[in-house]
Amino acid sequence: VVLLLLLVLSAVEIQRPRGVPLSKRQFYEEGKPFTCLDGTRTIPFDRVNDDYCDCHDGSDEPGTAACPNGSFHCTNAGFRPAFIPSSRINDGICDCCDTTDEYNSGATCQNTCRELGRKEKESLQKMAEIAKEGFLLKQQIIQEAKRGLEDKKAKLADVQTSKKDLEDRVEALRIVKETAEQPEKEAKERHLKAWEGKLKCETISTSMDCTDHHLRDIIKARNEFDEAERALREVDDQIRNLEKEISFDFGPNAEFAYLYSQCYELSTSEYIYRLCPFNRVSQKPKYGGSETNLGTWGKWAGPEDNVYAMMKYEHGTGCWQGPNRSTMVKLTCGKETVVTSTSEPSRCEYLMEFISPAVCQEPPSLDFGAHEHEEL
Ligand SMILES: [Ca+2]
Ligand SMILES: [Ca+2]
Repeated sequence: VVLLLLLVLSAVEIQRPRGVPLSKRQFYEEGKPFTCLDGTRTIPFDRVNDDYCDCHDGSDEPGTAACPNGSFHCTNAGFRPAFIPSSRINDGICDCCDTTDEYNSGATCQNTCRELGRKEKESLQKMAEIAKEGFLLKQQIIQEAKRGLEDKKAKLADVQTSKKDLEDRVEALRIVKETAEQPEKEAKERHLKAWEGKLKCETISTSMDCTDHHLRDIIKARNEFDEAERALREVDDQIRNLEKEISFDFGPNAEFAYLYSQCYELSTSEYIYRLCPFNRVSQKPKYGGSETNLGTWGKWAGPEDNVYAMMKYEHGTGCWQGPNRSTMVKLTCGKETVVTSTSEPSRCEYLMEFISPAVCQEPPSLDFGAHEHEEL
């Protein structure tokens, strides 16, 4: 009997005036004077929800529309609790999915909380599945990035070795060239005319000047030297590019490395937007007209605790009487790598939404039933 009594008491305790959330029920004690939540006034309890506004903060009328600044709490069992402005109480429009805001208006509301809850659960589950698959893909991407990095390092070592060989070759050819040029310098006057016609020599072998074998040697030596030097410059470029790529910040596990030297496009009715990660963003009119640079790679620009959630591209084409164009790229988790939208939230500052598995986090759990919060 005592146990039963306790159960009844606790059931009674949960009772609260209409429109009061569970978290505030201790301020509304049945039969005891009520103090407005802002502390300005104390009134008898029967003036709570008497459809007359007594408290400046509206706290005495949580369940009626009497206070202009009041708010009404819907429990919405099966879905999510919500607050609505108290002006929406009994206004004939169903605002709370549990219908509790229309208790005295004659409006016929259907309780849609369970249905909404089910839909929300489904979409959360779908998102969690995407996150899970995305996260698996990310693991592959990380493995590939590791292999790619090792390949690049090996390539760099190779190129550095071949650079040494090339340098030796350039030096050797320089000596050949300079040796060949030496008599030419001495006899410069004599050969001046022939020298000016050197290009012709390569094609017109019958030309008198071109019968000069020595001149041919000089040209050959110079060409070979120039070619070797060009090859050396190319190797230098290759080394610079490899070093740049190897030292790039592609995220904690190099998960963004796969985006390097790729481009992704989004076609709208007017433009084709192009994102080349770590390089640049551009916009090109679909029906003619030149491309506009919306920014070149700047930096990772997400919030401090999630810096890899956002990329910043800056110093794009200048706006007329305005700043240079810039673009923020917001990354969200998904199975594919795709640009989903672009907008211009403020003038010349673009926002691009970009989906990539590289930002997927390990999903905590697919079991939503256990976490479902239902207030009864
Ligand atoms: Ca009142
Ligand atoms: Ca309503």
